[in-house]
Amino acid sequence: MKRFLMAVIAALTAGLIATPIYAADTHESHRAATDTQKSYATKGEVVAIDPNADKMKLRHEAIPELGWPAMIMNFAVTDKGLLENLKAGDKVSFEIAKDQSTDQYVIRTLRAAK
Ligand SMILES: [Cu+2]
Repeated sequence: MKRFLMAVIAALTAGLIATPIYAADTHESHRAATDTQKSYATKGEVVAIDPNADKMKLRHEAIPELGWPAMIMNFAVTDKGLLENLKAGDKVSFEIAKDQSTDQYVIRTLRAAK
């Protein structure tokens, strides 16, 4: 019986050691999927900025590919630096993509629009 338990423990230990390798592999494929995630370009106007929360409120044009009408909504940004030098009333063009972990659309790129 003791030999049997030792064998089970050995098998479990081997499993635990193998797990991180498998997890890393899964994470890589997840990343690849994220990087090829479709993004949608649109234009809008800054309504408000919350730099502490990495969020901004935007009035955006309709995005037919997503079936979204023009509206005002909040977006998180992938990079806090995107919010620098922006203020309410600024016209911007930006790209959004779905964040796999939250299932929310987030801003990936953003620049001032003329
Ligand atoms: Cu919207």
